[in-house]
Amino acid sequence: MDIAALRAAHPDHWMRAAAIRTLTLDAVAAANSGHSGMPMGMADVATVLYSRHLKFDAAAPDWPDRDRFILSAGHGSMLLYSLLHLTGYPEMTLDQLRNFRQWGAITAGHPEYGHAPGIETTTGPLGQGISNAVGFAMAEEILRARYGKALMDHHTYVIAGDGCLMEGVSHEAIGLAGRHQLGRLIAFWDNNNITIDGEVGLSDRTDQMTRFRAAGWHVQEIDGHDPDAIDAAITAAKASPLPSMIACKTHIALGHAAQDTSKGHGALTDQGQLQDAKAAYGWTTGPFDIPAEIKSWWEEVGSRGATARAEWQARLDAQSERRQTEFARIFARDMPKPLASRIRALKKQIADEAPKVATRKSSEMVLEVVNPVLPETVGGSADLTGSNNTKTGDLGVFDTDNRKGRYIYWGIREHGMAAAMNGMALHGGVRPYGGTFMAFTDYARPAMRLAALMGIPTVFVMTHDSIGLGEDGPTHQPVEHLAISRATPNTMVFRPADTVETAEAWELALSSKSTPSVLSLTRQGLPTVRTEHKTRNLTAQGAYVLAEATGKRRAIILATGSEVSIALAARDLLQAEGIGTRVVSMPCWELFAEQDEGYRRKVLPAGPVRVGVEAAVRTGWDRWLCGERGREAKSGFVGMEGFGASAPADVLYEKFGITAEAVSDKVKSLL
Ligand SMILES: Cc1ncc(C[n+]2csc(CCOP(=O)(O)OP(=O)(O)O)c2C)c(N)n1
Repeated sequence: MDIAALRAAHPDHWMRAAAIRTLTLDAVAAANSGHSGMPMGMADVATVLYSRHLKFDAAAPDWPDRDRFILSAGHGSMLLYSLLHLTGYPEMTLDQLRNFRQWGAITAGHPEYGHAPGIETTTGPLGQGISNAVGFAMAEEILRARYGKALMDHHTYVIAGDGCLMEGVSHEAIGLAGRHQLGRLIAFWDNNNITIDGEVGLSDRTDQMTRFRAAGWHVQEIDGHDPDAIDAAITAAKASPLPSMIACKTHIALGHAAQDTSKGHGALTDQGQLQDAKAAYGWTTGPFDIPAEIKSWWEEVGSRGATARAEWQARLDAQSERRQTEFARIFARDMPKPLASRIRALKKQIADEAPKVATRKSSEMVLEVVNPVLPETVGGSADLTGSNNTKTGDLGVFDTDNRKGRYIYWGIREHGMAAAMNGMALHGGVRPYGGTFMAFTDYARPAMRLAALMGIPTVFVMTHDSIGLGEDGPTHQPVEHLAISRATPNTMVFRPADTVETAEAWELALSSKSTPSVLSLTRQGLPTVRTEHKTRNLTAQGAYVLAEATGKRRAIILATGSEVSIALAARDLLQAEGIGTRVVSMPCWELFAEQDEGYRRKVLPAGPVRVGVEAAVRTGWDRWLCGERGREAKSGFVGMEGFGASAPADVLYEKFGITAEAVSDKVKSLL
């Protein structure tokens, strides 16, 4: 690559982009780790995007109508950190760049949502960012349809590398964007032909442009170092009604000795080579030293959006009071007042009527009540709408001719759905929930983990939550998925026992601002166990005494979900023999763990035998059985020890020994 020719062709542009390249080299050298090559290769695209197209105001990073920029190739985080510093985001100081990847710095190894304004999502696991971007773009479409262009009228830009496009989830994301003609979504492919192991051809020969075209995208190919070509391509992409992919032919680690090699992907810290690269750029200042005229040009870029933002604010201020309040509320993730009373009314009705229903159906009953008062909910399912019970009457279906639709047919794309839902939640103004089978949390898991890590309240509706689903057999019967979900920090896992607990779980999931929820719901019908109406949300305490022992308390049976009614039946057997037995329902372990010790002791006092019942593996149960004043010798578990089988549900419960008799026998063996 002839660096001198590039410099000569666009001297001003060159030096502005060189600021990104040199900051990257300096920060990676200071940390002695990181990824230099990607930011050096994509600096030209980023410079043109930020300076000529991106609608943003560095002084107001939360402006709801800003364009979103997502660095899907998150290992190239110095690209984003450099841009945020150069354009004048106050938090992104030079010191933060100097402390790249160090303890306490907001410049983590990969962009982390919440560390600094201007980072729209956590990327690093390749493929997530481009899939989040689909959700960002969908949220924008939905909100534009509802509030009009006056309030919502922006683009979502994403930079994806070869790695993002090789990851399977990108296929799901690309398909969704193409199907829904998300014309405001513009993806740049950093087409540098290099990954860690070597050239892309080692492991792939996909024609990416044909692939995107086949999925319904508008596709262009450009020299990713030519600012005019980049500008023209973005302009054309914006004009297209289709999502756009711009294949940017670039050179990884441009201008460095490691250019165009896999060595260029990683940390370029050799001081001699670093100085040679800077000399080739025509960069004469020292480490982290940006010449004043270059910095002020970038700062001007960062403040250019202030006028557009002020105009937007004036348009918002001119809206009706009601609309302004609602707009502010949905972006603040606040719940509207009527939610609590609607939930209470449903709970009362259910306690009176005591229906026998599957909790997936209970969930639908709750959503029928919730969705009309929460215009921000957007539901969906990965091709299991009738099984997940996620669609309610009033939602309408999101489509090219109905952007107001609040239900999304995600297709058989659990991972893409979860990642796009995260994108929606991050965009703001939308509360996404989506369903699949609990066993397929595995397929959605990388995005579920990121929801937890980012602290966003995505709701995962996971039905068919045990062997209780019956004949579909062990492939579909989760046994370890509750434990996996519970092992994930900052995740609320709800396994409600009946419709009342399901309503309470939904209320908590929707009230959360920074914790995702997994709703683990049954296929099979369950009796109502909460027949005495309580206005208070008992699930909020995570676990509570559902049935007290009669006489001296000698045993406590702890159960969740479908096994709570088994626990109650076991209690009947034990009480009939004069063994005082308490039943504790535990719909959300995480919330119970958060209660103070006094409450936990009240629910789980020392002394009585403890038996846990759950149609899943034991992992995690020991805290409640042996810990919390329990004793190993006086505790037992009735559940699954391996995978399930194909048979009717009641046969499976019998054969796997999850019955009232088995629980009662277990208690007696421990007395
Ligand atoms: C899901 C996932 N798998 C593996 C990695 C580790 N990883 C980081 S970058 C990278 C190679 C990516 O290649 P490319 O997208 O072409 O980036 P470039 O070499 O152009 O910087 C890999 C395997 C990751 N970050 N995420």
